[in-house]
Amino acid sequence: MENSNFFATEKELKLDEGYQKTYKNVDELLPTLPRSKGWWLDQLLQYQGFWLSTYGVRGSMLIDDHFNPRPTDIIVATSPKCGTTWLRALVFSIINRNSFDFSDHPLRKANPRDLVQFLEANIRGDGSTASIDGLPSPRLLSTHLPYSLFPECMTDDTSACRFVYICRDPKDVLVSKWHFANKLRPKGVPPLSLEEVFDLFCKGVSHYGPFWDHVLGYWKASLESPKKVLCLKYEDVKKEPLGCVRKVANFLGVPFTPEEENKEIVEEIVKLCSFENMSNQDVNKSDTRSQENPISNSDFFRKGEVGDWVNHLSPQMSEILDQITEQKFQGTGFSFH
Ligand code: PAP
Repeated sequence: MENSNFFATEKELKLDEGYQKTYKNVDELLPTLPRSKGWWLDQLLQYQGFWLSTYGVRGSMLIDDHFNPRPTDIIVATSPKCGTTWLRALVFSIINRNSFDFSDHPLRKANPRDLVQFLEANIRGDGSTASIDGLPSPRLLSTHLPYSLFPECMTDDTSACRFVYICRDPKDVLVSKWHFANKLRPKGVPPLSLEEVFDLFCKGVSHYGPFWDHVLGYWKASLESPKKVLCLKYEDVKKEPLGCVRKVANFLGVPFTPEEENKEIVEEIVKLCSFENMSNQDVNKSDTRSQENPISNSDFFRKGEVGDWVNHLSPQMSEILDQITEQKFQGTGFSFH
């Protein structure tokens, strides 16, 4: 997740008429949206069925009005805390596997957030989509936005841009998100209790939530357009990383050749992107948090395990969450088991 403090306000921006119109629409819309207490100091706004921060709404509207998708675009999509960092690293190393030596790979020197731009945060800098427009093809971009918020020119079956999505058992998502939210709270502000965030999460009030609707949007799209949307589960990638990496490469139209298989390139990618390896890179170890930048790379590496929820949630909490999950996914063909 990103923080809205990073982005320039409209007042600081010098934008053309088209952008000014979008920003005016954003300004008019924001006060009319239902609000809820957020997970840290922000409030969440309900926009088209999902709970977003102000900049999430703004980002979505900017994409609608100004983003020019290309047929070669690859979008790494996630609900927060489902494995964004991992998936960014995996897809980056799959599509760039011929460009870098694994011993001197960019992922050894940079966090995946610095290698894969966050789409709805493209208002960074001059407030336009210019930084993304300037990227060479194929562009690899990342998003937390729900599938239904993308314009038709991106989700339409005839447009060729592709989405790789990863989701995760909501019990682990909740625990991961709770830890992350507490890390971001300024000194002196009391930590969020697990009970408090459990309540919000169950009501669907979490960044880009309801969590279940986010998953279902991408899941249904993957059934309707399997060439456009690939859905992965964190648990499956943990269990079968090699198979999942091959699946992603096939989906993206860059399958591993027999020669690459012989050279064990798939194994190299899995090793490079493993939690153990990534969390031990110097760039991901240091705590660089400051007032201007409250998130540091190390915040994205906690345990990286399946089932850590058991150490935090009460049996009653886990039962309630499982019930909600079962109800929400009933009849959809999707499950986390
Ligand atoms: P984001 O949505 O805010 O960008 P995201 O990267 O999706 O965060 O989630 C962080 C989670 O992924 C953490 O899970 P945990 O709290 O349960 O430990 C983090 O540890 C985990 N993670 C980060 N990198 C990897 C990796 N390479 N392999 C497996 N899990 C990872």
